[in-house]
Amino acid sequence: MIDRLQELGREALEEIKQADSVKALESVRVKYLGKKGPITEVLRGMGQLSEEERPKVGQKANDVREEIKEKLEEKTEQLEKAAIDEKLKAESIDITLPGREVKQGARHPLTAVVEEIEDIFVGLGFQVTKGPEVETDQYNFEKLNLPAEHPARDMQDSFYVTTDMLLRTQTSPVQARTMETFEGQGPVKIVCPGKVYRRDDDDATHSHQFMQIEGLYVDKNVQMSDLKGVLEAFVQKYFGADRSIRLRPSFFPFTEPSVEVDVSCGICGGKGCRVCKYSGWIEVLGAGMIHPNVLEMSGFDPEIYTGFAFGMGVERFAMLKYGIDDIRHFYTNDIRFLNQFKRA
Ligand code: 2NL
Repeated sequence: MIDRLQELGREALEEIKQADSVKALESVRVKYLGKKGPITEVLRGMGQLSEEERPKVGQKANDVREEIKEKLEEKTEQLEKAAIDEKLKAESIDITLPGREVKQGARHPLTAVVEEIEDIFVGLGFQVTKGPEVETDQYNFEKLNLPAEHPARDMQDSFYVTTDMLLRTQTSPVQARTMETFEGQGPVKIVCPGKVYRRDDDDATHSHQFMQIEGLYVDKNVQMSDLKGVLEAFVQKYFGADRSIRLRPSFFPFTEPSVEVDVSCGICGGKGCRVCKYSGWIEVLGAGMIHPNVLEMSGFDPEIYTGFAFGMGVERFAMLKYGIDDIRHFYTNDIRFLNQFKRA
């Protein structure tokens, strides 16, 4: 029996050597190690052996089986590796083929300008905050010192969702909401960019939807001179260090006193030209000292705190910097227009 097992082992190893595929190896495995295989058969006949022979034959059968298994595994691995090598050789890639062109888009010019302006104010110590575009009458008007029936509401008619919900006409409600979260403790130093909506007839300089950036600084001892310093630094960073600003008295319900901010004309250097309508100045911002009513409604004691606020239209800033003559270009998605801002 020992000899028979020895013989079977030799035969199996020879067949493994000859096998040239994983499939062929599998049939060798079934043939020798399967339930109906010759080794199983030998083991079945062990009952007739003597006590002395039985362990020896058992041991031999196990050894032969183990050896066959080991060789099968070895050969399988070998064949699989060879198959992969073969495949890799066959699938070589032609790296000289031209690649597919990657069409890269670009930020929309308004996004680029918003981000540039945000960066400038962040550099001046401001934080950027955002809020909802659908607002309540309360936050859009009341908290900004614009009670119902106030004549200044006429200039900010909007799109109403219900009688007391509307598309915001300014980003000021975001500032009112943010101020409230400070619970009367300054400083608050924020800029709020975002879309705003007004009832308007669209033309080259008007759009019923536009981008605004407003900002404010509330603290003890904030003065008009702080407002002028911050806006001058901002304008010079955005338009160039050779520009200057001037303030003219104006009116907003949420600031007192209020000012219009002009920047010196970059085309004629202040001498007067068509761009500045021969005045040497271009109006770019509205601003002022925050009205005590507004501070109070947002939780700040106007006897302790003061603040300045300002607002600007982003389209106007983009149009002046890039020489764009019609606000509607920003919203009509003409690819010839947009492609010009790939590096902006
Ligand atoms: C403009 C003028 C302005 C403000 C916006 C403001 C906000 C709060 C309190 C006080 Cl919470 N003021 N914002 C102040 C002055 C002018 O915008 O021409 N915008 C396009």
